[in-house]
Amino acid sequence: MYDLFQNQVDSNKRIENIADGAVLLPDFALPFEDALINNLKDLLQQAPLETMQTPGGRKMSVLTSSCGEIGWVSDHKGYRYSNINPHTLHPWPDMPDAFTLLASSAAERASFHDFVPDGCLINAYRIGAKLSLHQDKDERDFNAPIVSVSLGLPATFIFGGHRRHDKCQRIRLEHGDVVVWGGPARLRFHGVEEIGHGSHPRLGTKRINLTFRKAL
Ligand code: MD3
Ligand code: FE
Repeated sequence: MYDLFQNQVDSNKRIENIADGAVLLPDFALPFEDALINNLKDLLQQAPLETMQTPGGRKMSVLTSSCGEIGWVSDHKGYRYSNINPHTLHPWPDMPDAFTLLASSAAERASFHDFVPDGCLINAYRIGAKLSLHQDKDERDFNAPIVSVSLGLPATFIFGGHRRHDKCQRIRLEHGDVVVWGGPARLRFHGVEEIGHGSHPRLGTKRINLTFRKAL
């Protein structure tokens, strides 16, 4: 059969179902672009990006901050969620309305109803930064999805299986793309390859990823 969508499938653009429970919404965040960027500037002044130490004592190449009721933190004691920013000793900044609205409407679009995130982790990647293969299991309720929003430089996202050594799929994520990860995809291993050289017209030489979570 003549496949009208083959090109789009090949380039990984416009695919909606990456896997059971994982839905790619290409460009979904573009209508929120200005609000996201303006809010980010403000948030990062209140809670600057910092490097976290892994429990093993290594420094992550990704810089992080958070907003909302709880933020993700890491130190020699382990990974966890906290309502206090360990760097400022203040609560995290409130989650901007545009963030909450984007996250709930993306979840809804992917058939996860009534998703209300209680925290948003902000990951910033400079060129060469990467995120090693891991599972997200510090949240209490694995029935809630995670909504991720990519901004700035493109990334190659690595999507594995339920076991560390399962075969991985690679997915290009670009500025404005949103992915909703839930159901059977929620505990799959994943990571991000080293960010390649480039410059984004709005965000310059970095990639920002927002992950909206229900952690409590
Ligand atoms: C698949 N962040 O913060 S977002 C993370 O691009 C994280 O910064 C990556 O992995 C980033 O933990 C990837 C996409 C993502 C987030 C959570 C997932 C994919 C996921 C949870 C389960 C399966
Ligand atoms: Fe993750």
